[in-house]
Amino acid sequence: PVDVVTLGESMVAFLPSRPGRLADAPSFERSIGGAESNVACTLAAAGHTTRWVSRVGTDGFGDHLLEAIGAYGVDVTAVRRDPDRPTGLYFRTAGDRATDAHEVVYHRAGSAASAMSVGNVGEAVPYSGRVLHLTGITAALSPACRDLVRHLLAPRPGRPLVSFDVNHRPLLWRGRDDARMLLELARGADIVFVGADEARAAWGLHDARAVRDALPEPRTVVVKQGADGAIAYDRSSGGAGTATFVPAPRVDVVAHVGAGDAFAAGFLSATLRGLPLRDRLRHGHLTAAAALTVPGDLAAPPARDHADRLVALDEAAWG
Ligand code: KDG
Repeated sequence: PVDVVTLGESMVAFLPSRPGRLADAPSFERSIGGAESNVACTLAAAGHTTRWVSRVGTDGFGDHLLEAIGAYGVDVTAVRRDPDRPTGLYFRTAGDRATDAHEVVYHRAGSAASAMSVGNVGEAVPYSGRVLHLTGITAALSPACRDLVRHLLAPRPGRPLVSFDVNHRPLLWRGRDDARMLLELARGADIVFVGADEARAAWGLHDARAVRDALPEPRTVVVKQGADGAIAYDRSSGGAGTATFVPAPRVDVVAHVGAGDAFAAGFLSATLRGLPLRDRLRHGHLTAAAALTVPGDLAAPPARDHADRLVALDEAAWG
């Protein structure tokens, strides 16, 4: 099997060529976005075998996504083309460096990926890796996508380790019961990533222990606390879970976009290598730091031996 399979919608992304409001942008630079393919690309750049499962249109934007994601070394042969539906697009501003306030406009309603379903995706390909990585974004795309994510999270023989990033996107849920659905899905995963801000906004949970208690089933629950760090609860030896907190290194933020995906990629890479929880969190932080210091979604992760040396520094260096 490949190391990690991810499933989700990717979009061609357009960022204003100069800072400012979308309303004032005279031109845009094209790049690619999509939380799940970001994780696959970062893991591939870190030396893992990865496969991305999705649907795109037969338009040139679909060609571009397949070429760009494939160029990272991600296996895209399981991506299907839909002649009747377009590839998703989105426009976003880089956002404020301190607060991450930014504008997003999606053109993805009725996209090829939103037509993913249990019938046209099934479970054989999603289950073809050691880890399957899913996010709450996919569940927000359509009822068929939501049912697919639910189906893949249900316990059944052959299910690999499933990782789930809550990735709360209120713009996509628009009045539907995001809180209940995201909680149900997260409870079905083995590893859950959630931002403390998302847990507050979606679930009204104000501290990491409350998140841990609301997700009693997953073996590992990671609560990301922004620039402060991240806390992980591990239940491999039973009980409520042992807590491990690792502070985040201080970096000069260029853009927040993609940092959560990079964190998941670093954490999963270290998980596949069997590293202890503290080092899995440190690898998550280092990979996120690389993404935080570039304008787009994707940054080259630190080389493995370099990251291993940074992870091995003592507590004093890690704050
Ligand atoms: O995590 C980054 C993603 O938010 C971005 O690439 C776009 O997938 C995306 C989404 O749905 O917001």
